[in-house]
Amino acid sequence: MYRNCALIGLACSVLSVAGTASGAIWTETFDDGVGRFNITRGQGDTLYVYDPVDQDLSATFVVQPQPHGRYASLGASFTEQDVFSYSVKWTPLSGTGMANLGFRSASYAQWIGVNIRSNKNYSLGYNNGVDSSPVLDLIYEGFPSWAFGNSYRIDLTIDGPNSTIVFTTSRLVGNDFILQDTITWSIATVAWQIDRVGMFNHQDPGPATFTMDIDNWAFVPEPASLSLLAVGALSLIRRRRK
Ligand SMILES: [Ca+2]
Repeated sequence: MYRNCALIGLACSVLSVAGTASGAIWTETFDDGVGRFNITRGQGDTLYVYDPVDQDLSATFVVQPQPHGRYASLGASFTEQDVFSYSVKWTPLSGTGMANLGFRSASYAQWIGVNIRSNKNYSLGYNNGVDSSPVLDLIYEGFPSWAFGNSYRIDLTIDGPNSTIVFTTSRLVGNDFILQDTITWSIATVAWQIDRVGMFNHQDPGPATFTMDIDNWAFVPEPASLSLLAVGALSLIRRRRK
């Protein structure tokens, strides 16, 4: 078993996760070079700075001349058949632009993202297709306002089989995150596929910058997704044993 694990790496790491009730495929451990967030889009190489003391990431999102994105591979593809979530702590510091946190496909054609900007609180978008012609695009701008310098936790759960997205925000008060709001969207049953998690600056409302600290970013598949992954991993092991 473990000899095979050495051969197939990721598949066995997924299997070990499947042995727990629910666990993260990965939780960020930012390091020099921004760790797993090493897939860039645009000219973003110098816009993300790791702080070795706080072990978090200072991210300055700049729109011009094109969106700056930093992405991390999930190591597997997830679709409308899966249930998964992420959580992240973020502290907006300055700016007038819009940070976008969310999932992407390798081609960036499909995404599920949370837009965060200083003048319109939060919005959430689900886009199946190119940005200019979304099959479905959900926007919600009624969350409690946030303030620069405060820290928040965002939890986003995508439940494909139930066609829902649950978005929760909490604000750090002392040592505890206090629930601010939660909302559930019903999404249409359409086909989509994502394999990366990322952060970038949305183009709307135009050229602008937005700076924030990012920490404790976790990606967590739920058991249904893990079972599918485990079946695939087991079949891979069996093939290798033949
Ligand atoms: Ca950290």
